[in-house]
Amino acid sequence: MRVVVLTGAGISAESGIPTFRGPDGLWEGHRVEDVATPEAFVRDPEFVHRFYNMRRNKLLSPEIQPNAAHIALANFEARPGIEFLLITQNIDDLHVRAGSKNVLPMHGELLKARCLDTGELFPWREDLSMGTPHPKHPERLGRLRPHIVWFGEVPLGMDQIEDAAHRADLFLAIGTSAVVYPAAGIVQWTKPSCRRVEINMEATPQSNRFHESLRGPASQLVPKYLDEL
Ligand code: BJW
Repeated sequence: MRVVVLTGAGISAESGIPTFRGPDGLWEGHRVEDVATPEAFVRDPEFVHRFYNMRRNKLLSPEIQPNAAHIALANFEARPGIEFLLITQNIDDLHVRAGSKNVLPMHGELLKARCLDTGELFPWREDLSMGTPHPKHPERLGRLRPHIVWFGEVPLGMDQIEDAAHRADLFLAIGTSAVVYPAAGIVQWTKPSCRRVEINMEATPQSNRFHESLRGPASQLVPKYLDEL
């Protein structure tokens, strides 16, 4: 069986990471759409660095851990006879920490920095600023940005995502509001015989494309659904 899973911020909410469009979704009064853009970074790079520094520090604090939904997906992937791809919109590393292997972080990774000049990636756990020296060329300052896909930039791995979606027998969307494209449209690339299941707290603009919509917290519904499969 070929299984493709798409996760969003809702799966990490119960691990203590706020969603984007929920009540805690604003950062210093700004919507993510105003901070997570290349234009915002050009206009005020220190402001954008502060946003990601705050989130990186939180992600690395001991209280942030994978929850039962992350763990259930990792255990499911290890079952025999399953071809599995976990596409995540999340920039946290909770799926990997839970033990998932075939993870595609389509909106980037908070624990990596990218060179603005060459695109080279570096594992990154510290704060970034316009004074941060380049790891290989310490005389160059402020040439690193967070390895994040901002609005207007093309998400990572789109060819692999499209191919996997076309071939999937089961497509599961978990904890995403389905308003950000192209992620929200992946369900439309699945074949007619593919079983499509949405697990979310609330209905989304894509809910009518799924055979089943299960409403409730991911930490309860994901283990239950996968156990019964
Ligand atoms: C729970 C739960 C629990 C809570 N259990 N559930 C007009 C129309 C259509 C498209 C566009 C348009 N204008 C511009 C666009 C394109 C744009 C876009 O889609 N904009 C829309 C906002 C309108 N997209 C882009 O720009 C993308 N690039 C692009 O399109 O390039 C062109 C191209 C593509 C492909 C091929 C060729 C060309 C890039 C998008 C980048 C998104 N980046 C962000 C921020 C960066 C990462 C970061 O800083 O963290 O990624 S935006 C933000 O939203 C983040 C998320 O990954 C993304 C999705 O959010 P998500 O995960 O769905 O979270 P929420 O908060 O929205 O929802 C959580 C859900 O969970 C809720 O429903 C809750 O109910 C639920 N929930 N607790 C279960 N316990």
